[in-house]
Amino acid sequence: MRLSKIRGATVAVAVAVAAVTGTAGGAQAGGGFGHSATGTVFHPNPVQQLGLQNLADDKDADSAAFAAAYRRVVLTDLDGSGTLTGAYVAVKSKTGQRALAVNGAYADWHRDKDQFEQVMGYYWVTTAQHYLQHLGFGSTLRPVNQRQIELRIDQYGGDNSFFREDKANITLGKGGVDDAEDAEVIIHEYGHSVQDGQVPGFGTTLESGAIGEGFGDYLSVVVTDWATGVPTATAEACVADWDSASYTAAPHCLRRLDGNKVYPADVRGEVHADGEIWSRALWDVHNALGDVKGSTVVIEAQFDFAVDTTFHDAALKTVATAQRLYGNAAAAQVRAAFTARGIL
Ligand SMILES: [Ca+2]
Ligand SMILES: [Ca+2]
Ligand SMILES: [Ca+2]
Ligand SMILES: [Zn+2]
Repeated sequence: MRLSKIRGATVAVAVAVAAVTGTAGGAQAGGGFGHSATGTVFHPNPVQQLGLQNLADDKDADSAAFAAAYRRVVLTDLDGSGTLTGAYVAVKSKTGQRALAVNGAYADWHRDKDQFEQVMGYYWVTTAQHYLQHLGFGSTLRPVNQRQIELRIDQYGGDNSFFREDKANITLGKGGVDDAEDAEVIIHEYGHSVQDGQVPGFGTTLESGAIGEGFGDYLSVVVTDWATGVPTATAEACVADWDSASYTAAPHCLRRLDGNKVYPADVRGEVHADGEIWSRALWDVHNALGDVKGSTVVIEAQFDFAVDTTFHDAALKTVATAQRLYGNAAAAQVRAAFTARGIL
């Protein structure tokens, strides 16, 4: 079972692809990433879509129980090669066959096919980047992580996924429920990429690492809410409803955004557990300011974080960002969210 997601290279994973250079920001203006193709995904995961807590992995079998969760979508920003290579992500599978589009369509692969996870990875990373852009990052605000990251679907034995901050690289494992069958796991990992894109090497200490985990959880929920709509059929604050079905009791949540942990009493010295202190504060900011302003403050503030920031300093930067963007009332609401957690 998974207790947590790890970060960094503690396992041997082949990294043979050359480093991605430059940013993909200008790609759509003639760099060749203007192609689209249809594909089949979960939107964002079958437990959340169907409100069913009794779905089981059943060794990756497809069944009628999942039928209503498959969604045909348009994958954008592709390079037109037919592979899942685009402006913001290039998918590399270490298992099974590589997904290839034919006449602008990826086949209607379901969860028992390796290509399904590849399409999921492409679609949800690209959707997360679109969420950032819809907030204004890359237009009215600085670009955030507008680079092509590499996403690997790996036969990694443990139930784990991780972000390699040195390689703009995400690996999604296949333990229990395949990690890439849950958009919230994909986007959590992309959250680490986002922070690394904003502050290279971010997260060198316990508290900065916990901020990374809490932000990844936050991003996974706000992006999937934006893409799929609310209300959700399971608790909105629940992260990774489907991936966690193989290692938690119902209702299945890897972690939640709406817990009551406070600083410092609930610090456990483990980044994922302590990240729930941070993510609750972000969730309160989001609910006080609304999705667009809340996420804009949360993400814009991160440009000012030190790689080894403390909760306290990062909270002050976030309050200052709210002040700068939206004025006194917004700043007071953000301060209240961190005060409620004992951080300020
Ligand atoms: Ca699968
Ligand atoms: Ca898993
Ligand atoms: Ca969820
Ligand atoms: Zn993480």
